[in-house]
Amino acid sequence: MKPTSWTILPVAVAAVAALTVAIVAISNDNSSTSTTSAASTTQSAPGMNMAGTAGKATLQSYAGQLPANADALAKAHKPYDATLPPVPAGEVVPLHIALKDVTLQIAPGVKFSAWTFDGGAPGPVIHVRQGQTVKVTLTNGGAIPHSIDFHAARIAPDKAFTSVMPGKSFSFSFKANDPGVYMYHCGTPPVLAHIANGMYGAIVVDPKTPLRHADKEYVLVAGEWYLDSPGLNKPAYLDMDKARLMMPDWVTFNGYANQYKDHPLTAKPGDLVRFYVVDAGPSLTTAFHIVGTILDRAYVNGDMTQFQSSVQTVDVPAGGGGVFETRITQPGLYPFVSHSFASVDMGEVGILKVGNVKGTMSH
Ligand SMILES: [Cu+2]
Repeated sequence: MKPTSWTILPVAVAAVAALTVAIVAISNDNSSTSTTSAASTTQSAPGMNMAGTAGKATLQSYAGQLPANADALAKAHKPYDATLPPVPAGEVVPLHIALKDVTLQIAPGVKFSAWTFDGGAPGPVIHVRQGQTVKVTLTNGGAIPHSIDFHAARIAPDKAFTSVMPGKSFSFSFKANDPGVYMYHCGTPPVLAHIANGMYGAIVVDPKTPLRHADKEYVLVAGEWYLDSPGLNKPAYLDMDKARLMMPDWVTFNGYANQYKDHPLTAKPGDLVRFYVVDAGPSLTTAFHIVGTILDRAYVNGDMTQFQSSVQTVDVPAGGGGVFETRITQPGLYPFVSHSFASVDMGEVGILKVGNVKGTMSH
């Protein structure tokens, strides 16, 4: 297969846009029942379409719908910084996280009305060392209650992961005793809606005995987006019916479709490159794979005590994380994907550019 197979995405995207697929909703009774009950508890929540398209015979896909100037917008987009930040000094790491309702771009020209940690989806990458205490302070600047659930914590969730009312703050601490790469997310019901609205991120807990030296360390957080409109003329809101049916319009690494295709991650030939991959879901799996190489080491589900060697594709489940190392000697453009290719088609692909090579794989 030619390496340019992934390059036709923008073209394919335009084709899909023209095609506008309608998919028959596969549930009627169950879906309308749960819609009613969920909607009754969150009816007034801004930023989501709890009713979705319930009552209609079909659900509309907006996959690939982009404005005419999408290429220029993609180039002008400032990508989410995938570089793993350093570990802060000290026994206690204070984290102040503001909960904010913002309009984000999730693909070139595609606007989405999101709920966020600190104004982005994903929220900030948190990096600590095993044994440090994480002191979290949430301040809710949003319109509805939110919370934060750290998969890296062993703590009673009814005490720590409780909802914070708008305008209020709340603090709790946990000791990061278990090394790994973990998801964090809002745990306020319906959790599906809070994650699908953008409330998720990654926390990396280094083992006390560090992993071997890596020349480059990147963090990728996968997530799906379920839209109630194309989001081109006005921001889209979450469509709960599509979220329930796991029918995303866009699937992204670090919150924006294809961003590392236009702005590749980089390495030098021979560098050891380490990826920390979290799948935030809310529901799909990321089948992590790098085209043109083998994963020398795969710390599956963030277990830092052992690794698999020389593997091709590793599942990162929704709510899970994995650490993957590769060393590429031959200069070139190496796409990293979820090898579940529907997700690539909806934006879950980037490029690792090894060496000073020219061109892109985008056309
Ligand atoms: Cu929330």
